[in-house]
Amino acid sequence: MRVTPFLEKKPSSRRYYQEGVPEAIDIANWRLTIDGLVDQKLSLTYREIMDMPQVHQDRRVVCVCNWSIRRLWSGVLLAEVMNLAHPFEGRLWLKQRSVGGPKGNYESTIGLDQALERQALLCHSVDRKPLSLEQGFPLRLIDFSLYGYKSVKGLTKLEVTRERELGYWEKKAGYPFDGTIQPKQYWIVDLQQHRFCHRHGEVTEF
Ligand SMILES: Nc1nc2c(c(=O)[nH]1)N[C@H]1C(S)=C(S)[C@@H](COP(=O)(O)O)O[C@H]1N2
Ligand SMILES: [Mo]
Repeated sequence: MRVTPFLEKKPSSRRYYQEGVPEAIDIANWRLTIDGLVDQKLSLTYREIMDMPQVHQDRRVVCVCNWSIRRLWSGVLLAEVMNLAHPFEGRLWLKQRSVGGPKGNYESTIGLDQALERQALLCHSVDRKPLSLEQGFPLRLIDFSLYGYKSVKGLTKLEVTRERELGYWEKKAGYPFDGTIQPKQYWIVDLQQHRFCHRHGEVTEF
């Protein structure tokens, strides 16, 4: 079984659940809804997602607060789901919404075409175990070129839109809507070292 090095040093996922961690999610009643500007609206069960083609990808997540961790993420490519939903033509955005916790809701909107090009992943597992509630059970969408605040934990809805709507941290702290990972120095949790990331977007060099 793979274990991420120095996982115990990772900042708490609880801290990164602004609306509060849901007490429980009843997976039998949970759905991933895909609606908005699509030919085919979808309402997928957890089972249906688990029955789609699965991928396992060792990729790095970066938080705007200057830390990063590389882990083994498992799930379904966003492209699989979008191929079923058939989004309309033209420039589209994807608004992600969380199940909601005691303090409300968390939302974030990302570019649909970019996310598809970058092999964004609807993740249900990390290091081959289902996500914990704190980490985003049952599902989270990750575009690995974007900062963590653009990846909604406890995902339940994807809305295809033409609105470039500001998300939780963009409204609250003025973080950029775009959210592309910027070249600078980060604390690399799994290496226990500072490293300079030289490019914009996904960090692939270590
Ligand atoms: N629903 C929800 N998703 C969220 C957040 C949040 O507050 N609520 N925080 C984001 C931020 S800022 C980061 S860095 C990552 C952290 O994910 P982790 O639990 O894997 O560390 O979750 C993101 N997704
Ligand atoms: Mo973050």
